Amino acid sequence: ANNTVKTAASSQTQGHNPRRGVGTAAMNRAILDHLHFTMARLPALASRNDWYMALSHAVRDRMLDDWLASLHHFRNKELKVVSYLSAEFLLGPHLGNNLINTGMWDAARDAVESLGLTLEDLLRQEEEPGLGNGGLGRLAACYLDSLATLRIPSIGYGIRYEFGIFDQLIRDGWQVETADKWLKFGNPWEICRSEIAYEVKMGGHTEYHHDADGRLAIAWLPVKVIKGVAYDTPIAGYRSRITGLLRLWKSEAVESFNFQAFNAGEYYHAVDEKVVSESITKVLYPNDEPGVGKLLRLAQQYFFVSCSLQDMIRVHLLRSPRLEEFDQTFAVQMNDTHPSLAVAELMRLLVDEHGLGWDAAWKVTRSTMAYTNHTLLPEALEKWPLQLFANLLPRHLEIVYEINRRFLDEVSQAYPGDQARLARMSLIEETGGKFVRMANLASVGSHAINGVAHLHTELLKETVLADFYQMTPGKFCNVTNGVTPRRWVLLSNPGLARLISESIGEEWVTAPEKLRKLERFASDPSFLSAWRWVKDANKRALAATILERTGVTVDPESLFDIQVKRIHEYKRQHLNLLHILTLYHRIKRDPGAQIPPRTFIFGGKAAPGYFMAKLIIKLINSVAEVVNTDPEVAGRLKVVFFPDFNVTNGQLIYPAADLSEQISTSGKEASGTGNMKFSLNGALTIGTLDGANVEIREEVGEENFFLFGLNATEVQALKKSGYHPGRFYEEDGELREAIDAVRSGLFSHGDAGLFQPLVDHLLYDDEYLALADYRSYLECQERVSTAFRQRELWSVKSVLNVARMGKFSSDRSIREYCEKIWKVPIRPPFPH
Ligand code: GPQ
Repeated sequence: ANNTVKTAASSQTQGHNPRRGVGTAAMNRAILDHLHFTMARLPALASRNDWYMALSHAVRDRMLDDWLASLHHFRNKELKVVSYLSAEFLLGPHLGNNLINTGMWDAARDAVESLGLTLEDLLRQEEEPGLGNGGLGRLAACYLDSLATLRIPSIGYGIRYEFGIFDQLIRDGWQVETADKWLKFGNPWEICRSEIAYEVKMGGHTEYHHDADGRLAIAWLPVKVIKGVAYDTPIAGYRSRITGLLRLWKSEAVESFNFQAFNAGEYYHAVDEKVVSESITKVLYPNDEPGVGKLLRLAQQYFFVSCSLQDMIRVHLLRSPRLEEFDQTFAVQMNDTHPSLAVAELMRLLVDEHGLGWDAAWKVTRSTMAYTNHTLLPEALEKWPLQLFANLLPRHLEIVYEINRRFLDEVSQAYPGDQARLARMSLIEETGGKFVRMANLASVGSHAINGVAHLHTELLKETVLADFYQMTPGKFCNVTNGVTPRRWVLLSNPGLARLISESIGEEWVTAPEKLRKLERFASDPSFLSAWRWVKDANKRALAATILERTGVTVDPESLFDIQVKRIHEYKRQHLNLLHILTLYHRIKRDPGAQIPPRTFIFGGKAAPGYFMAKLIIKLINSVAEVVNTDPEVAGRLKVVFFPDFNVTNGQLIYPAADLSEQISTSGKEASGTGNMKFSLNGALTIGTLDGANVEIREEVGEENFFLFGLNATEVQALKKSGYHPGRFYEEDGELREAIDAVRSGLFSHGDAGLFQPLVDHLLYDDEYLALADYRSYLECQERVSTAFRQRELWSVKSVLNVARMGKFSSDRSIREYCEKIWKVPIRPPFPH
C-alpha cells in the first residue's frame, strides 16, 4: 500500500510550496502558461475551450496547497473521516463555485479581461458533470460543499459515469434523450490516480475448505475481475482553507487484453472482455426512485462500494493495524440504499480477507454504517431478484443469509410467534418470487437511520420502516435536508447576495441564521425597491434565455410561476396544468376577467421509460402552443417548457421566480430541496403540507406561505374510505371543463386519443389525488394573484422568506449529522 519513494524531499509533508500568486497579474501569467504548456496552443489560435481549460487549470493549481494539506488529515488518528457513499453526485459546474469559495473570483475576472475575454463566456463553456438524477444527487453535492466549509475531513465516494444524466431536447413537444458527453473536451478538475486501484470480483461460486490450522476457509472463485481506478476531484470549502475530496471510480479491464484468447487468434473476443469491464461505469441509470433493477445497475453498486471500502481499509491500516477500530477512522453514510451492499461487503472484507471473527466484524460494521432513506413510495424501495443477486454476488448472498438468520433470531425472541412480522422484516422477500430487500439490509446493518424532513421521518416510522422502528426506536432520527447558500445564492444570484451583504454584512454566507437581520429592512421602502430591482433583473435575464431557447417571448413584469423538478405523477405537474387550463377558460369566457398576467415555467426530465411523465411533458408543450398563440389571451398567460433542466439552468431559474410550485401529494415528497432554493432566492411558495414544506412554512410564517390541499392524514383517510376522482369531475364545472378540453383534442390538433391515457388515469385512478386537491389549489392560486397585485406587500413577504430560511442551509444539516450520527466534533469556523 505504501510505495512512497524515499528521497531527500520525502520528509517534507507540507509540500514544496511553489509561489502561486492569486493576484490579477499572477493569474494572467498562469493562464497563459497553461495555454502554452497544458493546452499547447498559441493565444491567437486558442478556442474558447482552450481558454476555459487554461483558466481552470490555473484555478486548480491554486487549490492544491490546501488540498494536499487536507488530504494529510486522513492519516491523523485524532480525526474521524466522514465517508459519504452515493451512487450520484450532481455537482454542477465547478469553475464559478471554486472561484467563489476560494475567493479568487475578482482576480480571475480581471485576468481574463486583461486577455481580452470575459469570465462569463468561459464559465458558460463548462459542461456540467451531471452525475445524478435529481434531488438525491444534488443533496450529496451540497453536503460536500458544507463538509469542506465546516472543515470536516471527508471523502465523497461514487461512480465516474462516462455518460451522466441524458441531455433533454424537446422535439414536437416530446422529450428526446441524447447522450451526455460531458468528458468530450476534457475535465480539468479531476486527477486520475492510476496507482489507487482495486480489484473487484464478480460472479462465480464459493468453495469451503479447511486450512492447515483446521479453520474453515472460504474462497470466492469469481468468473470475472474488474479494476476500479480512482479519479479525484477537489471540493473547495468556502474560505475554509480546507479542500474536500470527491473520489469517483472508473471501471477498467484488469488486463487490456486476454492474451490467451489473443494468441489463439480470437482478437475480438480478447477486446470484448475489456469492453464488458469498462461498461460498468459507462452510464448513469436515468431513473430517480427506481424499482426492481437490472444486473448492470447491481454491478455498478457493488463495484463502487467495494472499491470505496477497500480504499477505506487501506487508509485505516495506515493509522492502525486493528480493524476492530475501523469505526474510529470512518463514519460511513449510505445515501439511500444504492450503496447498501456496503454492509455485506464490509463483512466480507473483514471476515474473509482480514480474518476477523463474525461477531467482531458485525460489531464494527454496524457502528460504522448509517443509512439515509429518501422515499416513502413503496414501489421505489430497492429490491433485487434473488437469482440475479446470487449470480453476481454468490458470497454476499451467503453473508446476507447469515445476517438474516441471526437477525430473525432476535426478532423472534422479541416478538415470539409473530410470523407476519418475521416475514416483513426478513432481508429476503418471499411473497411471489424471491428478492433481497436493500432497505432491510441497510436498516439492520446500520446504527442510525434517518429521514430527510420531520414529516418524512415520522411517516417512515409509521409506514415503510415501522417494524424496524418498533424494534429499535433509538436508531431513528431526523435530519432535515439543506442546500448550500454558496452555490444557490452567492453564485447564482450575485445581485441579491450583494444587496444582502451591503445591508447586514457577509456573515450570512456561513451563518445563515444572520439572515434574520434582514427582517428590519422589510419595512424600508428603498430597500424594498432595491430588492424588487434585483428580482426584476433576474427575471429579465431568464426571459432572454427563454426566448433564445424556446422562441417564446415572456413579459418580465408578469408573475413568474415556476415548477422545476423531475417529472413525476406524485409531484403533480398535471395539477399545475389544470390551473392553467382553468385560467385559460376564464379568460375565454370573460375577456375582462381580472387575472394578473402570469408566466408559467416548467422544467424537468422524465425517466426515459416513464410513459405518463413523458405524456405530461407533451401536454405542457401542447397547452403552451395553444395558449401562447391565442389572440384572446393576448399575452396574459404564457406557458413555457424550459428544456434540459439541470444545475446550470437551475442557477438561472431559481433567482427569477416569484412563485415556487411545491404541490406534491402530501406524504409523498420525502423532503424536496428545490423548495429551499426558491425560497432562499425570494420566491414565495404555493405548497402542500409535504416534506420540508412543512418546516419552511413554520420558519417563514404561515402568512408568507400559500398553503392548500389535503394533509397526509387526510390523504390516507380519503384513500381508505375509497376515493372516486370521477365525483370531483362530476361536481366541479371548471374542473370538468379543463379535463374535457384535454380530452377533446383541443391541444392535440383534434387527436382526441393522444392524451386519453392521462385523462383516464386521472378520472379512474388518480393515485395522487390531483382532482381532490384541485379546488383548494385554485382558491389558493387566487390568493396568490391578489397578493401579487400588492407589489410592496409581496416584496415584504419575499424579504421575510429569505430572512427566515437560515435553517435550510446544508451547513446546519451537516452539523446535525455530525452530532446525531457520525459523532464527529464540530470545529469552529476558520480562522478562529
Ligand atoms: N430522491 Cl429515493 C431522489 O432524488 N432520488 C431517489 O432515488 C430518491 C429520492 C429525492 C426525494 O424525492 C426528495 O424529496 C428529496 O428532497 C431528495 O431525494 C433528497 O433527500
